Amino acid sequence: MTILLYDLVGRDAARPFSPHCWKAAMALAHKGLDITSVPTRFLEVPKVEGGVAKLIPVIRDGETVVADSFAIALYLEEAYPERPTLFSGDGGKATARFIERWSQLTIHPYVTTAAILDLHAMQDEANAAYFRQNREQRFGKRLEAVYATRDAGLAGFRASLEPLRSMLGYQPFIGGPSPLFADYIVFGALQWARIATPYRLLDDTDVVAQWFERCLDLHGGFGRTVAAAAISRLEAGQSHLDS
Ligand SMILES: N[C@@H](CCC(=O)N[C@@H](CS)C(=O)NCC(=O)O)C(=O)O
Repeated sequence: MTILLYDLVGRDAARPFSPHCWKAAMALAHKGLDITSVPTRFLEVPKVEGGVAKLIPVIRDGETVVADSFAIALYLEEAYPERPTLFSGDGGKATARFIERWSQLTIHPYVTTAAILDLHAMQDEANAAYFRQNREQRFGKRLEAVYATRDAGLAGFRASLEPLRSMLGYQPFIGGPSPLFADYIVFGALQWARIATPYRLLDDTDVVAQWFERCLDLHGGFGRTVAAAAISRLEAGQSHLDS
């Protein structure tokens, strides 16, 4: 039986971009489960499964509905214990929570800065207007002002990845010899950037970039089923910057 994944998209339904939805998608792929993606735009999120959650991802597995990427991974581990593990035990669950907080507090803010105008440009008119209003209220400034620090922040962002970079000298994945949900947490953040913006967050020679490429190869190259952003609508001058 297929599992429904409510997946955040913009104008192009074939380009899911949300970091948290990618975490859930990779967890489903890791378990070898069949996924039916339900393309969902920002304005549709409150209506998902009768308004079960304010945010996506949400999955439906038969009669069970689960919201939140971490909760989804925990659910899949519990519901499908005979399939490849996402956590490798309770210690793995607790450690993955640290990785989630680190990724959210260290990687997400810079990806937001780097990609915010591209993310805005990926939306149709109504969703672009929602995104601008919602994010400008959240950040207390114009999207353009968030984006303005992108070049200045790049070196600091790359330096902030040093714990991950250093760890990769010991093992190929955060999970050790093979990936666990902890890998998909960080992968989701960088996949969000890869799909949203052509801006180069990482140098190709960086071992973090090489780990990310390994993650893109996993599960039959699942992460590559969505191409990297080429020239952004932003750079092509087609954005809705003033909406
Ligand atoms: N802690 C949640 C965060 C989910 C989340 O932030 N989802 C965003 C998309 S990346 C969302 O649904 N946003 C809707 C909105 O901003 O209106 C998880 O891990 O699933």
